[in-house]
Amino acid sequence: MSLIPKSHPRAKSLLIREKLVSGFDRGLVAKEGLLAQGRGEAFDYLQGEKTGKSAKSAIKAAAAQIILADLPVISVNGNIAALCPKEIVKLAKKTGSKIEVNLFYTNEKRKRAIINTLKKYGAKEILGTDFRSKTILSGIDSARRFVDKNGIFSADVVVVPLEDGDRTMALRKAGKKVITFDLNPLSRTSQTAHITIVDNVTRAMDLLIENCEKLSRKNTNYLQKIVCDFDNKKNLSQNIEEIKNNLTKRAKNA
Ligand code: PTJ
Repeated sequence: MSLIPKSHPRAKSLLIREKLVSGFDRGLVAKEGLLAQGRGEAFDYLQGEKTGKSAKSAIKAAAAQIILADLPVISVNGNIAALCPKEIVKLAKKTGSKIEVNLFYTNEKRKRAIINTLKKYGAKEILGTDFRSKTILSGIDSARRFVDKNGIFSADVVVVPLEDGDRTMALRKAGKKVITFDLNPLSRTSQTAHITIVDNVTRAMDLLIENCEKLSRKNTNYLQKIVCDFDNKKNLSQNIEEIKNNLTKRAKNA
């Protein structure tokens, strides 16, 4: 049972933290994942703990890009499995995306726990465990280099929430379109991806699903125009302006 009073002014943010800690206790999250959450919280504070205009544009472009894909794959790590397993499974089902577990701090026991959680929410096929289809994505030194031949390795669009910069670069070099969620607009991942959703994954994932549902009724030309018109660098600059405005407002109210 949660100890956070609903009336607490930062209840939403503290509940996200609780979800992650519970994921850690259940063996889904790496110790380092707790630190990643702390970094995320600091940036979320700067974002005003809400989905800004720039994030909404990125979510729309991401939805269009996923619908246009031939083989979209969602990469799942420990933090994502703890924060939004249900939403990942829903997004995969709605868009025909594959799910692949890919860990930075690799650990078979944790992988198993993540897979069981995703299955609990209805995932049928989860890639990333079968050694027969395991291959290497070049340009990465960490365990993230091990990918599934039928998943990330063959994908044309890869969704990589809470990512490290090296893999984003390697995926780009392999010719894939990379979509990420990262609260830090200045991280290497944010700067390298094709589409960066600068928002808390717990808020943005539902919006992405909603956008996919709406846009799935549109034709290819319409979707291509959304993707072509989206400029990630410009959108990240807009996000930094939003941070400045949030901080100015807070300083005025202090
Ligand atoms: O489960 P594993 O072994 O694959 O490890 C996963 C972590 C998250 C530990 C690993 O990918 C990692 O170390 O990530 P980083 O390099 O700490 O990057 C995390 C980025 O995600 C940072 O820029 C954070 O600001 C951002 N972030 C943290 N929480 C959220 C977030 N972005 C969106 N939503 C969040 N809830």
